[in-house]
Amino acid sequence: MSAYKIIFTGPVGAGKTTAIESISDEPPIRTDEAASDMAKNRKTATTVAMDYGILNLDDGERIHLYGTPGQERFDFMWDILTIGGIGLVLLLDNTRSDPFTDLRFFLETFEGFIHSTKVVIGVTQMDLSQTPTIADYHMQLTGLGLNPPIFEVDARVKADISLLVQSLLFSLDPGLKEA
Ligand SMILES: Nc1nc2c(ncn2[C@@H]2O[C@H](COP(=O)(O)OP(=O)(O)OP(=O)(O)O)[C@@H](O)[C@H]2O)c(=O)[nH]1
Ligand SMILES: [Mg+2]
Repeated sequence: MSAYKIIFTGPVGAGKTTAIESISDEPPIRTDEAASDMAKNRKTATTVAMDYGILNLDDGERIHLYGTPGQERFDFMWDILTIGGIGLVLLLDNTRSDPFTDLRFFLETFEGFIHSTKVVIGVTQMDLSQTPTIADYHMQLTGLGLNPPIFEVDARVKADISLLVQSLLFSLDPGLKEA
């Protein structure tokens, strides 16, 4: 593998744009626009096309980081952004009304991509809402016949997002060097 591309997806407000900003080694490109209906997500802007950042690994490899819009009205971007990708980071927001529905929705929507690559899951905003727990998510995933890595993360914390990306790279290729 020489050109890595990974995709961040998940519902509105899960922290995709924030996560790419936290981890990118170069100023990320964002396509956030003001959105009047975003107040419930504690933010005033939403991604309308994509986020883009770059992560440099120790061995000189570069990982291209792409973030999808969360809103379904921009879902035409989802397929476009996964082309050539090697793995998916699914971020979920634990404060949303039904994070398990979000979980199933995104796993189903990206099923084809996940089937040919790998997925890791990060649950954000667990500082604001402690339930469901990571153990609860494990049970849901087991019920779906899946066992991807899943972590509590804060999208604002670089070390948390690094852990997610490392875990994705490791599950793709256990021989990969650390970032
Ligand atoms: N308290 C708390 N806030 C978080 C955490 N993770 C992310 N945030 C905040 O949640 C918001 C996430 O916003 P975005 O990064 O724009 O979310 P997004 O997934 O890109 O959303 P869309 O582009 O609208 O789909 C930001 O205000 C972050 O600072 C967390 O773990 N705890
Ligand atoms: Mg965004």
